[in-house]
Amino acid sequence: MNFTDVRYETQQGTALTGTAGGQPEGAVAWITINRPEVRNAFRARTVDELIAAFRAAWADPEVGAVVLTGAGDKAFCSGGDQKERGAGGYGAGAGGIGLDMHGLHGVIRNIPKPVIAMVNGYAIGGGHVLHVLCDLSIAADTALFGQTGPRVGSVDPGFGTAYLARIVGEKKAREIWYLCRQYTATDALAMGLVNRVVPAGELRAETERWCAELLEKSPTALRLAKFSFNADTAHIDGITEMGYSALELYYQTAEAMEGRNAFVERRKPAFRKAGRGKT
Ligand code: S0N
Repeated sequence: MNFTDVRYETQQGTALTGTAGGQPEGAVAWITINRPEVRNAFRARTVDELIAAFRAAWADPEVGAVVLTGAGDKAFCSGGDQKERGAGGYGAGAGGIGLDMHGLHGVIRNIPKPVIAMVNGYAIGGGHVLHVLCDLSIAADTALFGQTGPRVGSVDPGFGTAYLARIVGEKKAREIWYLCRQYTATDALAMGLVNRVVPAGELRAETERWCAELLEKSPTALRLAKFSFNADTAHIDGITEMGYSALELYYQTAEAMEGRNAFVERRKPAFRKAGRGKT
């Protein structure tokens, strides 16, 4: 696949920071969402490219760990591209909501290698969900975290809600989704949402050190551990298609479009007024 929205690179283990004491075998795949002009928001093509990049890392026997990050220093990912979103979803005629989110979430969970989210800025909305689904998250001290769905007329009715609750607990997950606040990296560390916070200038080196440690471990043991962790939440997969079918219908409502329009027009949404008598 010809990548335009995503960068895919591999780095040999021996070239990683933190390898002085050992010689990590294999390589790391770096997958970078490359749309900094929209805070690395994803459109249909971005999601398809991300899936292709994860599949390339999956198929490469040299790759022992994968890092997902965003281009620039402002954002990891800000979720679905609101300017591409119309009534019915993100891609006219694409079917479903127009984004293969279920496919992307599935490949992050099912690739038999650890995936690290290197959170270099905003992890917001569907972008926040991506870091939540990665095996590990390492954040810059400048990173900000949060969901925005109920503010922009959207929601992730699959792993984005249910799996978040597994990580931070039901009360905190509901607060994050219902109130749409932003949380600092320090807040995220305190609630177990990330594994480590470092100064922004040290983010890449720290992530490389974690990758070097992973490459020194037994790949099969890591694979079995990952699938064993996944088994406990595999049932969420079953309800996700149902949830996304409901989301497709919701996106067709005036209430949902009001959220999207308010974001693009930089104003507060008036959901009740927009939705009254129209859904
Ligand atoms: C990320 C934020 C907080 C950054 O704020 P900041 O730094 O003040 O920058 P802005 O001036 O706001 O943005 C700079 C330029 O980038 C554009 N832009 C930013 N985010 C998006 C976006 N998501 N889509 C399109 N454009 C975006 C701005 O418009 C601006 O452009 P210019 O300079 O031309 O005006 C802030 O930008 C922000 O809050 N962004 C919106 C985040 C958001 O609401 N994302 C969608 C979230 N959706 C959900 O949560 C739904 C649930 C979900 O996970 C999901 C599930 C299934 C399928 C899709 C989704 C999904 O993500 O929608």
